[in-house]
Amino acid sequence: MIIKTAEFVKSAVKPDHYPVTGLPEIAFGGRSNVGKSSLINMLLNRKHLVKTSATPGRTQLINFFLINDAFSFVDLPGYGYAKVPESVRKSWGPMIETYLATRKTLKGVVLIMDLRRIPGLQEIHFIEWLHYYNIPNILTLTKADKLSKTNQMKQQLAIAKALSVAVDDLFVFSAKSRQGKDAVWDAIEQLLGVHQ
Ligand SMILES: Nc1nc2c(ncn2[C@@H]2O[C@H](COP(=O)(O)OP(=O)(O)OP(=O)(O)O)[C@@H](O)[C@H]2O)c(=O)[nH]1
Ligand SMILES: [Mg+2]
Repeated sequence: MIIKTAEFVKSAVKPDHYPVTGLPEIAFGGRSNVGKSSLINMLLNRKHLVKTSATPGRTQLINFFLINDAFSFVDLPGYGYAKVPESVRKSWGPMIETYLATRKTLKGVVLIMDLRRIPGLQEIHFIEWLHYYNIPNILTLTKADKLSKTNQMKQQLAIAKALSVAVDDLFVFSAKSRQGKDAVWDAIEQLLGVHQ
């Protein structure tokens, strides 16, 4: 994929505020601080398009980006960070579920997990939501650069087992080493129905 343009469009909380583009869309979700924004920046070859931070839980709105004037990427707020205010934590579920349930142009969700951590109920519930709404998923295990190749494989197997999916359904990725970039792009392009 050649990225000609990538621009921030707007932040939104509810459907009234979502941009009306009609273009196919891919959303990126996962636990707070897992590396969602870094993954998006790396896919787009932009260092700072999406804000990343050492402080977890910073992305609390649904952020829309327009790529090549052809499709959209959406950075979803992360879940599971204890320090965000209770009101924010409570609104997270409905905000994400409303987006998944109503966004007609949504072609798939890249669910990002930490390769070093066995996923828990939050990830399992997220995947169940996606199945319920018939939304294809791309299951990505990031921060691979923090593990040796042998341990990457071990964790990939353990996570596949925990999620009851095939090992080949998991994409091992790193925003730092760029490992897995082409494979994740291929999967995204398939869901978008574009080849550029
Ligand atoms: N080593 C390594 N660090 C990473 C990788 N991806 C992200 N990080 C680091 O992890 C931290 C969080 O990254 P973000 O991309 O901001 O994570 P996020 O999921 O968008 O976080 P929130 O928006 O706060 O929920 C930052 O310090 C990143 O530099 C990776 O592949 N490898
Ligand atoms: Mg973020």
